[in-house]
Amino acid sequence: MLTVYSPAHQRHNPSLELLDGKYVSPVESPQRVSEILQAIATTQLGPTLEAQNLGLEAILRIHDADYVEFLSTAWSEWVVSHGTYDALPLSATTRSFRSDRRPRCIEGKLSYYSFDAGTPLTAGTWDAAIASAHVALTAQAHLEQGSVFALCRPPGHHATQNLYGGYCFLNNAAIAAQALRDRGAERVAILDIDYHHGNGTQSIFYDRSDVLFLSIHADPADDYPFFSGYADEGGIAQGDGFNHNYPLPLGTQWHLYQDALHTALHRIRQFGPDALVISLGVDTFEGDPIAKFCLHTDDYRAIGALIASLSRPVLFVMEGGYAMEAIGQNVVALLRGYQDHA
Ligand code: OKP
Ligand code: ZN
Repeated sequence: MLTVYSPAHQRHNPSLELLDGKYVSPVESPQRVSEILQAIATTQLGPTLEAQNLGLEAILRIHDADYVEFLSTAWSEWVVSHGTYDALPLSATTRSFRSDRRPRCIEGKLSYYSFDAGTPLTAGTWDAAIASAHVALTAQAHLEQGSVFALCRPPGHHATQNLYGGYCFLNNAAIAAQALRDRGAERVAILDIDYHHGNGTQSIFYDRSDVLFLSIHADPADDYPFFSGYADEGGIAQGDGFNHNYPLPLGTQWHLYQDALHTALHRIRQFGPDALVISLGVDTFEGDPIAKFCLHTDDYRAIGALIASLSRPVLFVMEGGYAMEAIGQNVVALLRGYQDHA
């Protein structure tokens, strides 16, 4: 299988990450990509290709222009008043607060355009985020020659049309799905198998029937992103019936996980998409440092094989996965499982 990546991901390299009250060395690190690339090379999964710069047009199909403008200028504004330590928002508009007025100052703008304090913005964040979106778009452009792996970093599935958070800035999977639609696919399904609910992707397509969104993740009552991902979120207006969440309990193992996966795959079959986007997180792994499911490396092989049973072109888009010793083998296991059964 072809892998698309960009070395520009390394430019997003925060010095610290705020994780449950502690300043820790970032969990979402450049090493994630180097581990995966190394596993792809040693297992000879297939060729790798550097992403092309495909411009802003496809990104603006998903994200608001003022949000993109903010992301591309935030660092230079921040540096003026703070210098070169990482930018981190501390407030957010919630409940009775106003969200209709955009603050003038950079501290306020960071808060206005984000939904958590766990996502540092650094000197190279914009370059990395835009390159990550171009990884997804370059991969999309190769989908006619067969299924492709977009090795995106930073990840994207928490980013909404105008909010960053959860390590995500631009929603790579949503951008690629929209590009598929714009290039002639009538129906696209996005299956999100990251441990965390893909709140950004859900919200982007919530009122649409042309892009089916399904997500298997930790129950939001127990884990991040807390305010999205319940089973009763079914879509609105035209999109009613085209959003499916499968929240699972902490400690979920393969036997329970596979039930949800079978149900989701059945839905996708009924929908009959022209192409499938997989938001691929391997933070469902038993050894993941920030997540609480218990999948094993062999289970990823099985997931790949089950996805292959849909017999559709698949664009795999990298999302989370933080167990450095196993991220490479888990991603390759899934992609091999897919390839061996496609
Ligand atoms: C991004 B992706 C741990 C809190 C972690 C942020 C998680 C972002 C995950 N108690 N908060 O979906 O892998
Ligand atoms: Zn995740």
